[in-house]
Amino acid sequence: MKVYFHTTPNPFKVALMIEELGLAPEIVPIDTRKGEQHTADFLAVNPNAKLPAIEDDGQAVFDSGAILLYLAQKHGQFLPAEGAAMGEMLSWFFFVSSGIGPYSGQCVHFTRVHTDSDYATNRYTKEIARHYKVLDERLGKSEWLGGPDYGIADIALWGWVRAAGFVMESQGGLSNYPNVQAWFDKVNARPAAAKAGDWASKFEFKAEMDETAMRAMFPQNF
Ligand SMILES: N[C@@H](CCC(=O)N[C@@H](CS)C(=O)NCC(=O)O)C(=O)O
Repeated sequence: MKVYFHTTPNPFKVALMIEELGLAPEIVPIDTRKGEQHTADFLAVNPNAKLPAIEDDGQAVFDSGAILLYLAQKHGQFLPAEGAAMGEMLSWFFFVSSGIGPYSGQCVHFTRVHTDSDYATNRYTKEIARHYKVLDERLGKSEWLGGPDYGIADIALWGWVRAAGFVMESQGGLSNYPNVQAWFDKVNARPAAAKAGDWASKFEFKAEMDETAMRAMFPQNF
């Protein structure tokens, strides 16, 4: 298996899943600030030009949510097979995939990249705070995000909570969400989380957000 990786939240979900499953894929770094997500070779794997993506037995799978579901089903782990438990796990998994992730991304965009729209800044800072409040209430009542057992909802969330201090810096990061913080500490205590976190030190990615990076990541502005 090949895993296409960058040290950003969605790829870290896949890093944790891989480490939880004890797999040893080839990790292929794709430097998005250099524009490597737009090469023909990478577009053949992910036509959406974003990370993460995998190739497994010749099958390309892209989008972090799709990859987690694919691996959970393939290995029969981290997703209840049917019934109410599956419904509960999938509800929270998609709450992360279609809520926490996109709203975190837009919050960063409108608090750090384009700060000239008060409307957008207000909308996304408030929406990410609202999403974290929903999470905090859930984690005050449930052992794990997706139910009584650790699963893909937790694995997906970990990728984004790692970045919460940055995403919500002006709002105090996780300090307003004690149940999310306690959950994060519990996931970080898992050996797989430590191993997945180490993926960050395996590669050196470009740090500057220069014009090449802006053109590669926000092409709609040029
Ligand atoms: N829905 C996609 C979103 C992927 C995504 O936005 N990835 C970011 C990193 S977290 C990326 O590749 N950004 C580079 C770019 O947009 O050019 C997923 O969950 O995999």
